[in-house]
Amino acid sequence: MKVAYVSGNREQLPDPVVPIGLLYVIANTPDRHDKHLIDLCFADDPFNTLESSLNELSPDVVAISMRNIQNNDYSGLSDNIDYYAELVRRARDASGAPVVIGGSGFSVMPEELMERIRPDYGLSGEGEVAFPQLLEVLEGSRQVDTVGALYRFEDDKLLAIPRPPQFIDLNRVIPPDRQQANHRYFADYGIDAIQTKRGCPLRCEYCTYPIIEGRLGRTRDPEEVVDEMFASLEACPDIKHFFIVDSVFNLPKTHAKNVCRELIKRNWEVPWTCYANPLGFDQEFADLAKAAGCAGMEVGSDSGVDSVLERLKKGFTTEHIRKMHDICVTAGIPDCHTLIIGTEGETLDDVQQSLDFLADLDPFSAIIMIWIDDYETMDPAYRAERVSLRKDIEALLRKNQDKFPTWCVPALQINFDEKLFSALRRAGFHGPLWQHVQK
Ligand code: B12
Ligand code: SF4
Repeated sequence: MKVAYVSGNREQLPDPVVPIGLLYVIANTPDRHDKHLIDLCFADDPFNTLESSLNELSPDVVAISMRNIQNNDYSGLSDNIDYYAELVRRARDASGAPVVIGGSGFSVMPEELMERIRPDYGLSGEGEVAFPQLLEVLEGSRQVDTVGALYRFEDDKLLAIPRPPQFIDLNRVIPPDRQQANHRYFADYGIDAIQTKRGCPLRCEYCTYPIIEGRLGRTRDPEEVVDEMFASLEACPDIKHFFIVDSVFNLPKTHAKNVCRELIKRNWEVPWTCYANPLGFDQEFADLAKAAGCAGMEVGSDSGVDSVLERLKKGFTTEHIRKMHDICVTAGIPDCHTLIIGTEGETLDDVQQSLDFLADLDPFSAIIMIWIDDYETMDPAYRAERVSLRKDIEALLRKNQDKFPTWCVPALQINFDEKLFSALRRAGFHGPLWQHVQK
């Protein structure tokens, strides 16, 4: 079949990100299919680009990747749902082909998004096995009810295959081919994404990651991870930084240490950043990471109030956060703590305590996100209630602003806006920009 794979993501903050998920799906679709990528990230008019590319291609299937539902914090809540609904409508009109949607954004709330976006099929979770199976269904060689986590309409009624997504063995997956990606991701922004494992065993109250990639940590062979990094660098010498996209890199710790050891053994020199968690974070890991080129750790600390951490089921306390910070300082690794303030049940007093905690911790950097629930995109009354709380939080942040001149507060555009970011990029800074704001 001729398949048009469409990366719909156009978010430019904090940087455009290479569509590694869709590249995985493409690499793992058997080569007997005729595969074409249409990336709308840098298109002046995404709808025109989509229509003209589909007119030229005449595909049998259009597969759209939806990465983000909303941008969490940047300037309030702007969601992408109408944009994706329009992409689906135009793709169907231009090609006459069935339209499939998948991706992390879609997986977070597939039923609601099926109703709003109206593709022919939706696939929640990993696409490497399920998408080729759906192609077999469309070819007539497989029964539709054998594909896990598939959503579709029959007589306008939404049908969902109840089986959970099949989480796959990562060592049997073909790595993504970056050569197919728009070279601007590397030439203009210099960042590549690498995945060393999927799944997070922790149970933070609000977290959607396990829906996308499961709870069971599935690790890749460290040697293959590092092979992929070298291959990517060889194919795209403009890459200046890698972001390890694992939800939490340092868990399980043995795996993370082994990836670092492999990088050290092979004299890896390009800096990288990862997400890390205070649980299980030890000096040995930090020292290995530093020796392997780690340029920074992003820590989902979330709150500086123990009762809030407990309610969020983070599994760690402010003491763990302090210990992790000390370890990073000893290892010489810049740490950036993200606070997610304004979660359900949190008071303005809690928010103030969190800011005071962070000021006292004095990490290398911090990002303050005000909590936005994905379901606000579905329920205007809920959204209105939350918007009002966010306004109070913003006022409190403004009042405290002098205490944190180098922290990033996206909602208030503090150290987080396109102009600052493009100035830093022009000056030759690569990697997550919190690492450079002080400069
Ligand atoms: C790493 C990461 C980042 C890094 C990215 C670094 C980089 N250079 O790539 C940074 C910090 C920059 C970042 C930023 C943002 N992120 Co982010 N990020 C992630 C994270 C942890 C992993 C993403 C990833 O690369 N996964 C690895 C790939 C292989 O998996 P995948 O993309 O999901 O693809 C698989 C499936 O989804 C599916 N699939 C994908 N496409 C398709 C298409 C079809 C047709 C099919 C069938 C299947 C399919 O198959 C793929 C292979 O299995 C996810 C959470 C998570 N655990 O998924 C959040 C996540 C994707 N981010 C999210 C968001 C919102 C953002 C931001 C908008 C805001 C923010 N503050 O986080 C920005 C936007 C950036 C941008 N330009 O788009 C949300 C998106 C959903 C939502 N709620 O809107 C997620 C899910 C986290 C969450 N909050 O729930 N992010
Ligand atoms: S540690 Fe991160 S990925 Fe794991 S459950 Fe908590 S928020 Fe989600």
